[in-house]
Amino acid sequence: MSSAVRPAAEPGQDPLDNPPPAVNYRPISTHLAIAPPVSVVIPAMNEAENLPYVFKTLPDWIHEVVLVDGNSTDDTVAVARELWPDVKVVRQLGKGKGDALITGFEACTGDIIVMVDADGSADGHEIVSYVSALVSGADFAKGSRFANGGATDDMTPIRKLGNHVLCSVVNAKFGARYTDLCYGYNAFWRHCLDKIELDCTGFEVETLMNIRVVKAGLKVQEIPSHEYLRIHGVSNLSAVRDGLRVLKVILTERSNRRGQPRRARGVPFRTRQGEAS
Ligand SMILES: Nc1nc2c(ncn2[C@@H]2O[C@H](COP(=O)(O)OP(=O)(O)OP(=O)(O)O)[C@@H](O)[C@H]2O)c(=O)[nH]1
Ligand SMILES: [Mg+2]
Repeated sequence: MSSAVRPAAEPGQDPLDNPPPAVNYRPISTHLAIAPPVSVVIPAMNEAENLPYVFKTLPDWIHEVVLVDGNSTDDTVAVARELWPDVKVVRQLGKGKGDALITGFEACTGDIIVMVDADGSADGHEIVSYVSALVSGADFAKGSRFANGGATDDMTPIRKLGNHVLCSVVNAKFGARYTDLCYGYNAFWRHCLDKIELDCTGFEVETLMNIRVVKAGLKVQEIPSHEYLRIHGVSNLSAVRDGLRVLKVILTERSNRRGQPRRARGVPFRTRQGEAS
């Protein structure tokens, strides 16, 4: 039997001489503490009445809130500052939800970015599920109202049908296994932005992200999410106009060969339940 004697550490090489820097873990649930800072981006256009409901559900452990104001004519900015004194307010220069999100992402300093709508339809208590998936290995945590445990109170039958058809087209064309396509509640590691290079302005932004993460070979995990009714005001989305914009994105991305479809590369897609295809 041979035995190896571990050589004595040279001065300066002993780990006890140079301990790694202390990492600041914050508890985010009874079972999990995390180190990466989490930024929440909220696109908001005339949502002053809804913001109290949104901010009320945001966990206190998040690193920063970035509110992207779409030139609101109500008190959106003042209300946000009152509710969350450290809020970072960014005014978008262009128009549309996509433009707002891209502007917001650039302003974030966290390692993890969460997108949350300002209409009261998203429950901030769910952020912990998204962040848990990311720290457990996912690159992109994609909210789904149609995964087991998800729900929507806010979609009209025509929007449900359109979303289902468009989602099926994306699955067929890009080898994804999505249960939802046009949903604004998602979270991801900041590094994803370098791989998906967003370039759109409107409500098609979520579809573009969902397609490009698959094309980039990123690890996507669906998170069941409950979409509640918008509390005040009306949606800015038009089912036909924005549905056509989404379709255009799907067709353009299909002919754009910058990335290969996921199935062609044999990369599994995982759902929250861990199912792989
Ligand atoms: N800054 C900014 N925010 C916007 C713009 N358009 C929509 N939003 C915000 O984006 C969020 C979603 O918009 P909604 O009008 O509720 O549309 P929706 O029917 O929920 O559509 P989805 O985003 O697909 O869920 C809300 O917080 C809006 O205030 C815009 O042009 N600029
Ligand atoms: Mg909404």
